Amino acid sequence: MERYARSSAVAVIRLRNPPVNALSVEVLQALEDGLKKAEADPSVKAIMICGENGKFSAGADIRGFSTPKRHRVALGPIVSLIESSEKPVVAAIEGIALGGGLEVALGCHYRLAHVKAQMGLPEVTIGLLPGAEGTQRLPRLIGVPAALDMITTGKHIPATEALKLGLVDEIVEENTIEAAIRLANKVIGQPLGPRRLSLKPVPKLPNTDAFLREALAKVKKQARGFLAPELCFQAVKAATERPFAEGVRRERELFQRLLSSEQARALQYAFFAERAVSRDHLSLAPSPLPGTLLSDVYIYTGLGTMGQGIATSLVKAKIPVVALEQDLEYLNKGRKAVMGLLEREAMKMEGGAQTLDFHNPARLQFTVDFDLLSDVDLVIEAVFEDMALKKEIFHKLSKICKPGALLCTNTSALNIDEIASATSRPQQVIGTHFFSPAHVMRLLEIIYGRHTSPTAIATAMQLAKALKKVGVVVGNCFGFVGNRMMFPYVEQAVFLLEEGSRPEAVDQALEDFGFKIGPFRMSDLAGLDVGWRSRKGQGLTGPSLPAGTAARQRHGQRYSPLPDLLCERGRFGQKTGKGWYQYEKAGGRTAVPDPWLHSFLSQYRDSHGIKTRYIDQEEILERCLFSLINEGFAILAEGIASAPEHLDVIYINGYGWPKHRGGPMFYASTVGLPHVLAKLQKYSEAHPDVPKLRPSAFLKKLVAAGNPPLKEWMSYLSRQSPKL
Ligand code: 3H9
Repeated sequence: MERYARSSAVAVIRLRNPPVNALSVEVLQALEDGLKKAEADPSVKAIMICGENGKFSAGADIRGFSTPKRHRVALGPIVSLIESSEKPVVAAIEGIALGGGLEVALGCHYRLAHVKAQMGLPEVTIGLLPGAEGTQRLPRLIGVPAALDMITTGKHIPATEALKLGLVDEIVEENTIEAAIRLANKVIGQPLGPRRLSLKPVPKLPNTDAFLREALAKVKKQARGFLAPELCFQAVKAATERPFAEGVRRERELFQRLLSSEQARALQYAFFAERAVSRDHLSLAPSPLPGTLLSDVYIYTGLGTMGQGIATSLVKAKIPVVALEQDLEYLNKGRKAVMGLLEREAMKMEGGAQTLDFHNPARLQFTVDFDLLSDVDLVIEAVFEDMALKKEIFHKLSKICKPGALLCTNTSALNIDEIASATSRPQQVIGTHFFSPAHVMRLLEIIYGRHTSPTAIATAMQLAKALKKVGVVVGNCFGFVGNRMMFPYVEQAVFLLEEGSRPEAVDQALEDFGFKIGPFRMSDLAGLDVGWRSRKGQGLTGPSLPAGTAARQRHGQRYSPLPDLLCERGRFGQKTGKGWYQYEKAGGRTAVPDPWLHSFLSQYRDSHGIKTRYIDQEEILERCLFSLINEGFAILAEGIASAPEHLDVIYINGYGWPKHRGGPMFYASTVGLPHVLAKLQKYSEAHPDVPKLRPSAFLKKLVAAGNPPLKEWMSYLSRQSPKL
């Protein structure tokens, strides 16, 4: 506790724990001591709580949740202590007030925020609920619908919205601390009863029961097996049914249940993994880079679907863009699409089109003139996946671009070294695998080649940061990390159809597990023709396949021609109105099980002498997930990724893996490596011609070593890539 000024009647309590003033045991202890001291000091007439360095607080210290309970200080009673103070307490909210930080503010009698501050109760995103009486105070302050929305989604809201909701009393544009002191002085002596939220009733709704029923249905639908949103709902519901103290008891019960859950552990693991992975390599960026990154001109080539998203993403990050296409027709089409995307993005932002400034040619220009590349610092090439074309472009880039320019290729599988070989500067060539839609998806896989320099890797990571994406550095191999792990997963899904399952059964099992979308719905969305083209290119199907090749064998391994057969019938998925499912029309989005496909599958099985069998959900999950995880172990052993956390961050951010399961490698650690190994052995024996089911040597080694915890896995490998 300190005094605002020597003679001031306002005591200041400053939360101090850089970088985000998390409420550690020490901070909580100091807060309690400060409150008691201010309360006991007769010369103190009001109290102001603020945070150090322009940030109120990011809430409870997440790392502290893994320490035993006896070493924790309970936040709820401290919030109650604030509220019961006989002297007015004002919260001065700058920067962020999140989770327990906002709960502290809710205990205060007045809340004043800077206009740029953000507030929220994001506990749900780390598998918890606001456990310091926030689920009971917030509905009393802003009403049940708004409180439920904030608590079950965890979204951050800007101060302007907080003011409209009544979450804060005032917002200011100038010095928040001084404004809060003025407010504290003004309210000295005023009655505090009406300002104590625990004493207020929860505002009534015209039909609370119906509202809650609908809200619960919505929460459940979105949660897909994720527990925290439903328990958040239960805690808020308790506020509508019980007196404050009983509601708090219910909140505590539910909080404890979540705190000890595997899901909360998974989400907190994912929280720290993402931050650790995103920090990798950044320190190697040349020091002037962070400053220059946003002011230099970037250019990329190709305005197809990926290019459009990438351009939009760059403009959103306020990076000047020159967009290049091969001819005017494509350029005009691309321009129209990019402008449309930007208009939509601008509508979602405060300040609209002006904020993005994309009509300004200094920020975004379109051209067909390749020579404009001579002066740029970074190129992102985004033409389609054709090695010959990419090499031709990189050869040209190498001649035209200035010596220091970084040359990035957006590819999902192609060999970076081969692309780099077309240039005279392979050290500056790097893969940047964006995910579609590129202006929405957070993942950026960054692939270094044999010659890529550490500076080039660091620069690409810096780019990811500027684009607000999660950059993950990986090595060069077919499909890199994400797609390489996806291949066996999709392969198993198709094999399951051959053996007796249906697309809707496989999708359902994986969606129930928590995936946003199952493999067949995903394939229909992405277009079956994409994989078909790639398989033709690899000689697995199409005219280059040698006559007499067995239908279901390639290079001595099991192969399923099912996706090729669908493509030969023009079933490319949503775009043709038919794929693994049928749709109302070409371009339709509602997948309906297709009787034609079912009878096609029966005929296919008959013609290949396959006996149809019932396949249960367990087998679907195990074969799809464990083959994907098995590939993950192979990737780690080969040094393509530096740690299991990298694989998990890729899967959560790029492949719709349910975050509450912590990523595939974390999931493997929770079900236990011996279990994963035993199942892979079983399926591998049943399908000896499927190499991807054969347990990886690294997995076997870890099991033999006694199933060590995930963070120790890498110590069992002798070799690590020098670049990772
Ligand atoms: C809670 O409050 C429960 C209560 O209801 C009840 C209790 C009984 N704890 O993300 P950044 C670290 S639950 C510990 O890179 P940004 C973070 O790991 C909590 N550490 O920066 C990183 O450290 P490092 C509810 C935390 O500017 C550094 O701070 N609150 C915490 O992009 C910088 O973070 C939340 O869920 C924390 N609470 O974003 C908020 N927060 O570099 C979680 C951050 O060593 N936090 N760190 O890895 C966030 O959403 C973002 O970190 C924030 C800043 C928006 C604050």
